[in-house]
Amino acid sequence: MQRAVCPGSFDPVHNGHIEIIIRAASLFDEVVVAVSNNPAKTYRFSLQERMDMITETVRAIQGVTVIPMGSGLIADFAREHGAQALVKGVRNSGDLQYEMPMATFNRHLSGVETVFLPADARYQHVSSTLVKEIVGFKGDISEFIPYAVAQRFGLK
Ligand code: COD
Repeated sequence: MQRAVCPGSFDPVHNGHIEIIIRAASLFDEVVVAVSNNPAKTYRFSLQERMDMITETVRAIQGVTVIPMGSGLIADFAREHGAQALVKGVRNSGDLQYEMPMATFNRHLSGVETVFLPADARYQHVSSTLVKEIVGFKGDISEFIPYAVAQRFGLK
């Protein structure tokens, strides 16, 4: 049984994240989506809302569960959940530069490898920050967010 963890803030989840979760589910028997909640960070959506939006969106994907990660190390979470790998989406060289040291530390801390999946071309420019900004200025973001997220923004 090969299990992977897809960690993130998902504030909110968008179609770039979902596409990575779908591809992870095609590579691993089980995928745990780990939703972080760092007390030092300010989120637009509560932990419960962020989890609900992902759960509603991935419900039909076999082998995917959504679990709060809390505020601890992702390396500890991955080990406690018996994962062989962390799966991260990479949009550009900036993402890779940011992720590389974390991947090395996470392998050092827990022995868990990080698998990088290149972002799909449709979503390379998408981030939760830009989604929130565009919604704030009433721009059309419908192509890039799941239905459950559009609902929470009051767009559906
Ligand atoms: N297409 C594909 N992938 C994407 C896209 C997109 N358009 N947008 C984002 N992603 C990827 C990101 O690269 C990331 O891998 C993942 O999706 C989640 O993204 P976010 O923005 O929701 O999440 P982050 O970057 O805020 O989450 C960071 C973590 C919570 C994963 C990280 O901070 C962490 O591991 N924290 C735990 C504390 C810890 O262990 N720290 C020490 C690390 S060595």
